[in-house]
Amino acid sequence: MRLLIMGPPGAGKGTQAKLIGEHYGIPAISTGDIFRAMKTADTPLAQQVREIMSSGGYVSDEITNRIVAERLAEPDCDGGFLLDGYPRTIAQVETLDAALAERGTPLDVVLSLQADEDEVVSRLLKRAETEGRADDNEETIRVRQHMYAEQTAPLLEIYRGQGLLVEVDGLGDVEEVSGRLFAALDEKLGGSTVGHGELIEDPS
Ligand code: B4P
Repeated sequence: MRLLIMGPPGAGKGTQAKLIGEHYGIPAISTGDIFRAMKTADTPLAQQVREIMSSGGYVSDEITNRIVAERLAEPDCDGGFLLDGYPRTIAQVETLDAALAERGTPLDVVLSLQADEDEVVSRLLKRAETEGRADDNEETIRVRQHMYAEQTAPLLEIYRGQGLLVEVDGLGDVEEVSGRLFAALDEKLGGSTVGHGELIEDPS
C-alpha cells in the first residue's frame, strides 16, 4: 500500500503516520524527521537545513527530492510506504509522480488531515513547552502555516482530481482521529488494493 498523509503543521500527521504505518506494516517516512536527524551534523548541508527549518521555510526541492528518492529505494519500501510531509510543493509532486510511474507503483490514497489554524497553533505551542523544538515558536509557526497555505494546500486539488484524496477531520483526541482515518482507508481501499498483494481485502 502506498499512501501520503498531508495537512497543516500541527494537524497530527506525524502522530497518525506512526499508527498507520504500524497497522499496515509499512514504513512511515517523515521528511521532517529526516531533516531533524540531518541537521545535527557538522556539514554545510546540515547548516543549510538548520537555518531553513528554524526560519519555518521549506528545504529546497532538489535536496528534498533526492533524499526521498534514496529513502524509497530502500528494500523496506518494496511492500509499500506512507510518506508524511512530502510532497509539499508542485515540483515535489511531479518528481514523486514520475518516480512512481517509472516503477509502475502508483499511489493508492492521499490522506488529508484537517484542523483549523487556532487548534494547530495551540498544539504546536504546547509541544514547544514539552519538546522544545526550535521551530515551535510563535513567529516560526506563523511562517509555517503561511507556507502550507500558499505552497502545499493547493496540491490537495491535484490529488482530488486524480481521485486519490480522502479528507479526514483531525480534531479530537488521537484515538478518535485514528479511528476516522482507518475507517476512511477501509472505505476507500475495500478490495481496490488486490493485485498489489496488499493487506486489505474486499469483505464481499
Ligand atoms: P514536519 O516535521 O513535517 O513538521 P510539521 O509540519 O509541523 O508536522 P508535525 O508532524 O511535526 O506535526 P504533527 O501534526 O504530527 O516539518 C518540519 C520542517 O521540515 C518544515 O517546516 C520544513 O522546514 C521541513 N520539511 C519537511 N518536509 C519538507 C518537504 N517535503 N519539503 C521541504 N521542507 C520540508 O503534530 C503536532 C503536535 O500535535 C504534536 O505535539 C502532537 O503530539 C500533537 N497532536 C497530534 N495529534 C493530536 C490530537 N489529536 N490532539 C491534540 N494534539 C495532537
